[in-house]
Amino acid sequence: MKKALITGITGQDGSYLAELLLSKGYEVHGLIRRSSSFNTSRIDHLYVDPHQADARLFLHYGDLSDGARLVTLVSSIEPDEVYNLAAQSHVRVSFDEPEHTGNTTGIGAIRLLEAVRLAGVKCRFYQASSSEMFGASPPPQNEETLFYPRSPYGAAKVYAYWVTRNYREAYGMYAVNGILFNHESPRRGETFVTRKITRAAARIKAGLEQHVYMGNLDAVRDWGYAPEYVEGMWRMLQADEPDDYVLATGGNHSVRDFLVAAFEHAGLDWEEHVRFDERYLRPTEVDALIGDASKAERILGWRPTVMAPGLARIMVDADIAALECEGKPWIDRPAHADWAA
Ligand code: NDP
Ligand code: GDR
Repeated sequence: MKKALITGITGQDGSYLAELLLSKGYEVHGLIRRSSSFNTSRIDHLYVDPHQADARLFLHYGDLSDGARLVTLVSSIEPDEVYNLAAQSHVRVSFDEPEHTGNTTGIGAIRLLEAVRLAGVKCRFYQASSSEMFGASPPPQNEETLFYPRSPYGAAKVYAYWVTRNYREAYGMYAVNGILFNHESPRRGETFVTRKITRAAARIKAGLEQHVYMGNLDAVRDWGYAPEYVEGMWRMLQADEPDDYVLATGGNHSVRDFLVAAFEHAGLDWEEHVRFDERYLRPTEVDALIGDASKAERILGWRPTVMAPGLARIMVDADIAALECEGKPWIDRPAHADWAA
């Protein structure tokens, strides 16, 4: 049985990746942060009491800022595959917490790479790199595009990208960068723009709120569907040779386009409900990210099927259903209403 270690398992991507790997028969180990309240809601449906013989998901306390802990964990788990998904992942927040973002999102990656090296474990390593590294470089962006980050987050991801390549070249490690464009789902964090929009549409439709406050509606993003992207991560680690790949849909939609699609699907006129608040602007914005994933299609056979308008509908439906089910036990919820959607 293959063993995988996932950092960031409690996040959007970590939860879908854990599902995928469990479905493929892996034993999955996840790094979770100690928190004063439960922070595992995205993976609760996967959890089996570790005392049971069929348990294949194991959670371990740890933090990307704690290198010694990473060494002991990698040594004791001896994973075949390591997926480094943990990060302070919010671009706007990285301007408020630049040092913390650098420490987690950037240096965290080298701590984990170094842990793998020191533990002497022969495993394959995936680094969650980001289209934010391209920043001000004009679209379409692919693996050859110049990095020009526009935030402390983007700069930290560039550092993590290069140390991943460096460990591949210096130590012959099977280490790859997945350069992923925005990908979303009903499990997306509530403060990222797509989920903020679909959640607001559901709440306004239900009469719980009247308005939602937004920042720059002109930014263009290439939004895909997270479950399809974690499949791409896994494929990168199954290739014969380690290499770096862009995953994207090639779609070209503004935040305004996403708003229109989501509110229309909820039967609402967005202009009646959306207000501007400058607090959601960034000191430097990334105007347009549109990815070219032809290398991943050619070499990995990876091809996304869900595009932004369809994604908006999936997310609005899930947020409406989740509101209707609020307070009901997990088991009574329809599949499209909960994290398992
Ligand atoms: P989320 O923000 O949903 O999840 C981030 C995860 O990292 C959470 O599990 C979080 O734990 C964990 N984490 C944060 N800080 C630390 C730390 N110091 N030590 C250990 N764990 C920590 O991100 P996504 O799932 O959306 O993204 C996964 C990765 O992919 C991230 O690295 C992100 O930057 C990158 N990425 C994401 C894209 C996207 O569109 N989603 C696109 C390109 C790259 P907790 O739950 O306790 O907060
Ligand atoms: P992004 O995602 O910065 O692309 O990073 P986000 O959804 O936060 O912003 C996308 C665009 O929407 C604009 N915007 C707003 N954004 C937020 N969050 N809230 C608002 O109210 C709002 N109004 C307008 C933003 O200015 C921006 O242009 C995501 C994260 O998942 C990163 O971790 C990942 O690396 C990149 O995608 C690829």
